[in-house]
Amino acid sequence: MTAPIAPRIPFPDCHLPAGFSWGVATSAFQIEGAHRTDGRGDSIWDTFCTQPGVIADGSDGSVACDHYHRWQEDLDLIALLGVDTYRFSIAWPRVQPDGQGAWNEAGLQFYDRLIDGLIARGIRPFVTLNHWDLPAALQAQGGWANRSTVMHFVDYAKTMAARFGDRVPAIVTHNEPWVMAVLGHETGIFAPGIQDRKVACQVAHHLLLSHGLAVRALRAQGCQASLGIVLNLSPMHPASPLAADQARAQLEDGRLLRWYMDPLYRGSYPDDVLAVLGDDAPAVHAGDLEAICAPIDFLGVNYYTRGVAQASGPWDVHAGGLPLTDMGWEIYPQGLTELLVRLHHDYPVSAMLITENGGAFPDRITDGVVQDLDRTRYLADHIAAVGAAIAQGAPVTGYMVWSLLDNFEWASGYAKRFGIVHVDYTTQQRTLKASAHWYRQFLQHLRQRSAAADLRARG
Ligand code: GCO
Repeated sequence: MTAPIAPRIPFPDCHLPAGFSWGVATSAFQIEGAHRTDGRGDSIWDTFCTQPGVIADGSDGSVACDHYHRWQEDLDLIALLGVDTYRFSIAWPRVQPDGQGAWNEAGLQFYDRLIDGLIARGIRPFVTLNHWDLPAALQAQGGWANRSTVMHFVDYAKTMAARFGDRVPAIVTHNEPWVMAVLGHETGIFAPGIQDRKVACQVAHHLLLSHGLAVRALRAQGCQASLGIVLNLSPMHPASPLAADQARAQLEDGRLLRWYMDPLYRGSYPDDVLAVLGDDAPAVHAGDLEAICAPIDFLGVNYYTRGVAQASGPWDVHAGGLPLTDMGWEIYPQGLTELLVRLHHDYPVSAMLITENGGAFPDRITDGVVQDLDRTRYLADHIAAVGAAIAQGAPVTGYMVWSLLDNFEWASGYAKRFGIVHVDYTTQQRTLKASAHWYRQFLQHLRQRSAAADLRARG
């Protein structure tokens, strides 16, 4: 660990509900590496990375942060930060190499060690079952476009809950179904690299269906963990007041937010989106929508930026003037307040957590120090935006930074760094960035503030 760096970014002054949880997040494929170790099967991301040109720096996840071997050091880092929650994902092909049939005991034992190691350090494990790494063997049978994958996922979820459910307080079924459906099957820039809108719509439906059926099955087997799903959401603004831009913003809001929130919380797909999809709309069997809206305990919200839509073309145009992250995404913290307040007003969401928020910036490590003030400011402003949403009544119960470590940023490879901990990919050395020191000191400050308030209350 390097010498602490004085926090030059002021701590946000927000009033948070009792029990508000603070965390950091990662996902299996982005950090674990060890892709052929101890019986792990290939995932669709292993296969995708072998295609020329699809990953910006030609890299893959075979080593990543080597977390599979360095998990103890990484858990010590998490403990050092003083967070209470760690969100990670289970790699389905590590625990069930073919996505059906035999279980891989060595893979299961890795997650036993991880979960027990977190509990021993006083950190709550927050588990995602599907963070995009579908077993490649299931893709060979059509993947998420094939309805039989739904039942394979439900079996996987049941087995994970039976094995780990006594030790994990929260389980997420899927991370960002929009990304898997649209980026994986419509634009094809993510695994499995398919470009077909009709397939993408069917995939989205199967992801939602498998979520609902898994929730139902886990409750039926007495799982005590709280259950939820994680969506990537953004407010969608028109690029101009022109009617055509407004119409596009409305449609993209439908495809990004209402396509998921409406079935999850109202049991129906939005009519305006169905009308636009026409023949590309998914096949929905009787009972599917009832299953999808199975009651959940929390909604996970991943927020990075807003969307800006114009009549045609992409909806990530820049309206001008706002600073951008290294991903080229606008820094727009007030969008998080807008989004959380809107979700609270439009849907009966009992609890929301920010399951990911953070930024990629072009970090430089100099003499063992990364002065990432841009990232620190990003985090401070977004935490303040969460506080503002809570002040307007939004039931937000936690916040997690994306990400603990620099890691494999999907199609961007290792070129984009989101970590509050720097990773040297040659030596695998971890170095806390200024943002990590800031986060740690902010959490200490909150603890001191609440201890002082407790003392005062006791007179
Ligand atoms: C996400 C992803 C992360 C990304 C992050 C930055 O859920 O979108 O969970 O895996 O790395 O969003 O793009």
